Amino acid sequence: ARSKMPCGRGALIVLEGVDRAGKTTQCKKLVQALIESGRPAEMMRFPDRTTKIGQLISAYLEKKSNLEDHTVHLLFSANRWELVPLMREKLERGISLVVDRYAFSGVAFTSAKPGFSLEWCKIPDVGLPKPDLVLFLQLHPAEAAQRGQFGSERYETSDFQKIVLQRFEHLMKDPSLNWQVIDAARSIEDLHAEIKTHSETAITMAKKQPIGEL
Ligand code: DGP
Ligand code: NA
Ligand code: NA
Repeated sequence: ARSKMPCGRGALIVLEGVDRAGKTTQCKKLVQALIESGRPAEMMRFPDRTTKIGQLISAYLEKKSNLEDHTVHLLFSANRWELVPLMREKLERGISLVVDRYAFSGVAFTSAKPGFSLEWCKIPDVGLPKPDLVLFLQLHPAEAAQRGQFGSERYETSDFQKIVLQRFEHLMKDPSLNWQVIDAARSIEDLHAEIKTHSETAITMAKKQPIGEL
């Protein structure tokens, strides 16, 4: 058998934020920097559009199909659950995971729709691996608008994104999670430096603790 965790488990690091805050760019830069400093790391993203469930989600986001709102919520959650065995395996092998969106996007986006409570939205994700660090890339809606036109996917309107931001702000109050709010209006390099510092701390701390559960 492969020798298990010679240097402790990897950390689960999640980047969240409204659309166009720069999450994907920062995830890639962080993984590269961690690897260069000798810390094994890999990127993941949710939704993972490559699986069968992910393809259903992708068609929905591209407005090629319509799905009932509760159903979509459960599909997004199922898409996270189907990757859990792989996530645990990597974390236990000492690889830190840098994840572009997670359960918090799930709750923020669905609860921004009329008739959905935060409480109901959280239930399907209960038990998922708990992030050691949640970096929230904070960007004012006006600032996001200056970064160019929204795309044509579902949810990509400034009115909807404003509600999503409010939902995220509520979720950030949860003291059982390590939320760090990052001002995303600054340069790519400034953001990266701050994100890297928080991540290195989280990686050091995670080595001494078991993987938690949401
Ligand atoms: P991205 O591939 O990062 O652009 O994300 C796809 C879109 O799906 C984006 O608008 C955010 C939204 N989204 C991400 N996760 C969830 C989720 O779990 N539930 C819902 N309803 N929307 C989500
Ligand atoms: Na998007
Ligand atoms: Na992105």
